[in-house]
Amino acid sequence: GQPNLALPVGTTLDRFILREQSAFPFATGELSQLLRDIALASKIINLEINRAGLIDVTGAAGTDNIQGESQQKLDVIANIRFIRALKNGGEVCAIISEEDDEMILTGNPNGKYVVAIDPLDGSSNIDVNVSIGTIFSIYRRVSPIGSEATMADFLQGGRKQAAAGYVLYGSSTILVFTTGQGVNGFTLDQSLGEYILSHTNMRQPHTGSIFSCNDGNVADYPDYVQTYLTSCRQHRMTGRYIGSLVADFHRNLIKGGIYLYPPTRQSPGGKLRLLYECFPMAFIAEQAGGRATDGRQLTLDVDPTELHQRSVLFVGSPDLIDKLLIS
Ligand code: AHM
Ligand code: MG
Repeated sequence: GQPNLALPVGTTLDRFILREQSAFPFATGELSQLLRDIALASKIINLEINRAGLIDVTGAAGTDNIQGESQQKLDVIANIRFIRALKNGGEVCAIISEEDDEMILTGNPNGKYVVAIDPLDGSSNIDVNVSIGTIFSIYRRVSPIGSEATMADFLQGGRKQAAAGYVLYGSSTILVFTTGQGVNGFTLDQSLGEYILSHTNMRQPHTGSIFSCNDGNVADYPDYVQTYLTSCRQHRMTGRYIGSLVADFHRNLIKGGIYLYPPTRQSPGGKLRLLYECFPMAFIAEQAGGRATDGRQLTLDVDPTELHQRSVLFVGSPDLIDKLLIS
């Protein structure tokens, strides 16, 4: 839906969140506080990222995450920062993170929310000064308040997300999120340390000329994806692939385009994680008038069964997704 309260560019994130909350007279303000906690953690991570080259915190930390990929130190730092902010905030009873095998209980059994997070996505870009991002997804818990959170709290399905968003640490830092009332973007004013509304009611262009995928894997892609990519080239579309989902998604959201992570030989079920990569991006895409699918069904309709489940993802301009699906 359209946001019912148009606030002007230049509004601070705090003011925006307050206004959005006032549209729900029975809201307790906990979701608002949770969004502020995430914004604060992202500012701290933004600082760490900007300092990374100087204080030698980049590079492999020597530990592997659950998927067996080598973690970069900044991933670990970002993970710690986010978990700390969410624990201190008190609204969240449990967290799942790309960097942790098990569900993390925050010690706040009275928290009404759970959060699924990829604290620093696009880790292969850290060492080379290329854009990276944070992705988050928020649910209202289904387990009783006061008890221990359960897996069921995280496995409700993408349509049950209360909010979702990402932070792109790019040439500027931007927080983009939705609570189901449209999508808005807030650029970090580094001198004030404030997120400022810069992109109001973001709309995914219906079509576009950019396609984004890892071209090195094309031989592994299913026939219909290969056929589609051939037609993209025949139509002289533009190939752009950063290798950071957040950055590729954000560009395509603004300019119009399609992002593809098809099944490959190495990752037959897709590489990206359903709960903290695909679901939040799909929620934002749909809220902006875009589309997300795994090739069989809309991503938000995929039934989650595991915390670290992977999924194929095609997301972006609806016209381009439709063309892919009829290829
Ligand atoms: P990560 O969570 O380990 O960083 O992996 C996710 C990233 C996405 O940001 C990006 O779109 C994709 O992996 C790139 O994968 P590849 O290098 O296989 O093209
Ligand atoms: Mg990731």
